Amino acid sequence: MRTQVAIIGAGPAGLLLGHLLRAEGIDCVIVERQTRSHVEGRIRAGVLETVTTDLLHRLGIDAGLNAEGLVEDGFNLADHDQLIRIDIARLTGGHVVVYGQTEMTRDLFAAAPERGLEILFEAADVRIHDADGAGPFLSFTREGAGHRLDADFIIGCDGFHGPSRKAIPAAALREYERQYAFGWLGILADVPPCHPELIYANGAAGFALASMRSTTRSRYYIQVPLSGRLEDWPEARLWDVLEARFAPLAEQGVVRGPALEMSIAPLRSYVCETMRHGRLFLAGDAAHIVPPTGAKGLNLAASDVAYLSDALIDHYRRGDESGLTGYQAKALARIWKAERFSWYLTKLMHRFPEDGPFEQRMQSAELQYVARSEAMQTAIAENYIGLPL
Ligand code: FAS
Ligand code: PHB
Repeated sequence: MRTQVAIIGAGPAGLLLGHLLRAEGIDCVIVERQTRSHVEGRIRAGVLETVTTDLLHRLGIDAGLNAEGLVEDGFNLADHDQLIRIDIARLTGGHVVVYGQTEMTRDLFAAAPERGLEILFEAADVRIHDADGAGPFLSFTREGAGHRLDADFIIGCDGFHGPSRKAIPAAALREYERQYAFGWLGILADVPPCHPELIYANGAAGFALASMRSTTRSRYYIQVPLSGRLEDWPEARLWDVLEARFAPLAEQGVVRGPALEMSIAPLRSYVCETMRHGRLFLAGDAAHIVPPTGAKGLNLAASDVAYLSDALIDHYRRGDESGLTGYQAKALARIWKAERFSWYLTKLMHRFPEDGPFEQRMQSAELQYVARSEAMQTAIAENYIGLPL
């Protein structure tokens, strides 16, 4: 097989990139390890920046977003029992949209056939060959047979644990990482949200987040120790904690219901600055990870592929290599600002095991400053809606 652009991974990065290239008539094939239903079944991001929604509108794959997306003009921080509203619309003129990664992925898959975006599911043992040579190709097994896919370029959209970063020689990798000594225990349930906007709460027991997917489906998280196990958390215990945390803050009470999904995700800040190696490029979680506190993960994947698709289109349309040459520096400029904001909000809103009473007073003092400072609220708001491309 041969294509112009071979993409590894059918997550948000790979799917958005594939559609953006196909919209310009550029041949590409996505090679995905899992089944479509497995990918669609993942419960992940919930908040889309304009950068991401603009791509869906540009592609015309926005019917679900337009029908079900919840436009949010503000969100809330909480210092214990004090709600601090960040009025995004008034401070920035912008907004975010609550629309789940699950739903977005579903929409991108559904649009693939009529747009000639080929996705090879259940591709095992994907390997990258000759990435820094003239003839890069992928090898993989699928339906019991070995396959080779030759391409002009290989794009690693294979997430944090995929093979693309590992195809870059260790000596060429420039990596930065911060791991956190806690994770997020999340629950998804078909119950009405406790508040019309998101609430990020810092309290004596640490962080909690009240989010949603629609007016009838809620998504909650609480901070748990990294040693935390799902079996330590019967649903009733989690609902008790959520009720205690949000009762003083939310407009409505926390409505309980059976979990559609419960999971614990570790938190990490990570950047691989080597986003190009010859004809191999990295995009999305393959190149960077942020703690979900700032709702940046999926949105950074979108900005990476916005830059990369423009660069590939310039290459094929005009023989202009400047976009490809400049991709890494351009993407990193936005990545690092999002990493900073996500780290800042994580530091501000979580209980760190090494922190004592002084550090907790510092968090409260910062939140009280945010509560009274339009300048601080504006800075938080403009980062939350996503910095411009
Ligand atoms: P993804 O990981 O989504 O996709 C990579 C794809 O590559 C997957 O489909 C995978 O199956 C495939 N792949 C991997 N190895 C392969 C191989 N060897 N061969 C072929 N295919 C391979 N972000 C937010 O903004 N808000 C959140 O609330 C949030 N919550 C999260 C919760 C969890 C548990 C996790 C893990 C992440 C969360 N994120 C969140 C971040 C997440 O949404 C990512 O930023 C987003 O999925 C990035 O998209 P991709 O870069 O496409 O990577
Ligand atoms: C979610 O709804 O899953 C969500 C929202 C905002 C975040 C993280 C997760 O910062």
